Amino acid sequence: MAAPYVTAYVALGANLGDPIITVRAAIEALRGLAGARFLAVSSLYRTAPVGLRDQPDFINAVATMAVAGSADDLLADLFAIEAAFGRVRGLKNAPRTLDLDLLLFGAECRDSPGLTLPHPRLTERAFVLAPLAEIAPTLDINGHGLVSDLLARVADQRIERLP
Ligand code: PH2
Ligand code: MG
Ligand code: MG
Repeated sequence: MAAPYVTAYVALGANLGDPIITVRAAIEALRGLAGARFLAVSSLYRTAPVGLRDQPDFINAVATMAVAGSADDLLADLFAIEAAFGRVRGLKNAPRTLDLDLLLFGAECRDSPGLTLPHPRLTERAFVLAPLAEIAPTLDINGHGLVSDLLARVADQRIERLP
């Protein structure tokens, strides 16, 4: 029997080097992932840094894909792409060449050392909710409500959709 496909959502973020070029290239890397069918990607957004404020603006986007393997398989693929783009893991919330965060993996809920699903800060961040709302406005985040409603609550965060 063929493996069931699960719909996954991945957040992309970058704020070192040329982040627009990096995020576009990372989208192409996601498109090329074996065992996954790329479904859609949002526009790119220029966003104010959340957390550590004294760093360059980020470029953010969200992509969705249908995945045949497990959440851990996909996470390993995301780490490999980050590493290929020269990501060096440093301080939490520090500037980064490329950050790929697994936001949702179907309806899976878990809290393990390397992975929490849904992503624990997803519902507080306009830089994730705005691109997510563009590709999945009626998505219901397990236990939190509709993406479009959550987005309305973070309207104070500076974020600009790029043409
Ligand atoms: N990522 C963070 C911390 N802060 N701020 C913005 N605007 N965009 C990000 O991708 C981001 C952030 C940690 O991963
Ligand atoms: Mg992140
Ligand atoms: Mg990350």
